[in-house]
This record gives sequence, C-alpha cells and structure tokens, in this order.
Amino acid sequence: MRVVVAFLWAMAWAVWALEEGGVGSLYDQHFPPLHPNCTQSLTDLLLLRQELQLRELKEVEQVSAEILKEILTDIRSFLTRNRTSTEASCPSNFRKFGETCLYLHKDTDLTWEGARLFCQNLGGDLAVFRDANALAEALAYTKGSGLSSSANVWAGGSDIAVEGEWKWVTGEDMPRGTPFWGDFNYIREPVGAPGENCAILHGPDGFLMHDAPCTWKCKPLCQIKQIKH
Ligand SMILES: [Ca+2]
Repeated sequence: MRVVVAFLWAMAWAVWALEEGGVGSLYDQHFPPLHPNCTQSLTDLLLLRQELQLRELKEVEQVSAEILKEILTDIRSFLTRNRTSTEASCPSNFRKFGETCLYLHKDTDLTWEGARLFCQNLGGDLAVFRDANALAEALAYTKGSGLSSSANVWAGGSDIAVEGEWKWVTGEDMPRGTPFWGDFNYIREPVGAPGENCAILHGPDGFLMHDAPCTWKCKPLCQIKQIKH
C-alpha cells in the first residue's frame, strides 16, 4: 500500500513539473499558439501561406522587372544606332532643304550646259522644283543669298529636246503656270519659242521662272541628294 501511494505522489509531482516550465514552454518557443477555437488556427495558417505566396510573387516580379529593363535598354540602343545610321546631311557649301540640298554658286556665270557640268562635277545637277514648296524654298534661299535683284540663276529645266515640251533634267515634266513661271509683258512664261529653251530664275521678276537662250551666262543653282550616314 505504501509503495502504491508513493508512486501516485511521484506521478502527480512529475505532471505538475511539466506543466510549470518543461514541455509547455518548449512548444511555445517553436510553434504558434494554438487557439482553443480551431477556426482561428486554420485562419492563421491560411494567412501564413498567403504571406509566403505574396513573398514569392514579389521575388518573381522583381526578376521580371529586371529582365524587362534589360530588354528596353537593348531596344533603346538599337533605335539609337538605327537613327544615327539614317541621319542625312548635305556636303559643305550646300544648304539642307527637306530631303534635298541646294548650292547657289554666286561667283561664276556659265551657259546652261556649262552650269550643268559645274553641278555634275559636285555630284549633283541643276536644281529642279517638283512642287510649290520646293520652289518656295529655292526662292527664299536665292533671295537670302545677297544676290543682286537683276541677276539670273539657272534652273534644271529646258525644252531643248522637243520645242514646247518643258522637262526637268531628271526627265520629268515641268509644271506650268502659277506659282512657278513669271510674266513677260503680261504674258505667262514660257513664251520664247525656239530661241529660248532653258529655264532661269529671273531676278527682276522676283526670281520666278522665265525661259531664256541657253547661251546666256547665269549663276548655277545646284542640287544634290542628302548623304546618308
Ligand atoms: Ca523654247
């Protein structure tokens, strides 16, 4: 009987010791507290899992952003190289106008054929004006060059091949009427008949086009294509 009582006392003391500071505190150190309510514990676990998933998503997002940044850098450098390679400019002495380059050589007076040769030696030809904008740019450039208002400038057009069929040196038909051609004695040019087969920008008429003998000595207005780099 004494042995049984001693054993029961020993068991009771052991249980009390464990509850006070043994296994219970070790559990608390390594596991989240268990709620008496099972629903609350399940909620905690779901929140913990959601937090881990969000952390993983954030890491993936960071890697994606770095990859995207590298791709954008590559695209930007490609576009920069491409833009540089298609930049165009004009040779020295020439002035850039839109897609073309013009050069008025004020120091020399040549026949129409001589003026063509002069411009061809520079890599171009006498200037042509396919539309009103091109003509306006050429007139502004010529008038702004300080040239005398009595001077004449050769343009790249003639009716040398067939009388009355005015062609640019490129072989294209020249435009007729306003605003390209000026007036002579109140009659719209070209009216010169067989004796006047080459086109000039006529200073006394605001440098509008007139027909003139190709043997006149005028200043070359040269045109050259832009240089692509
Ligand atoms: Ca003619």
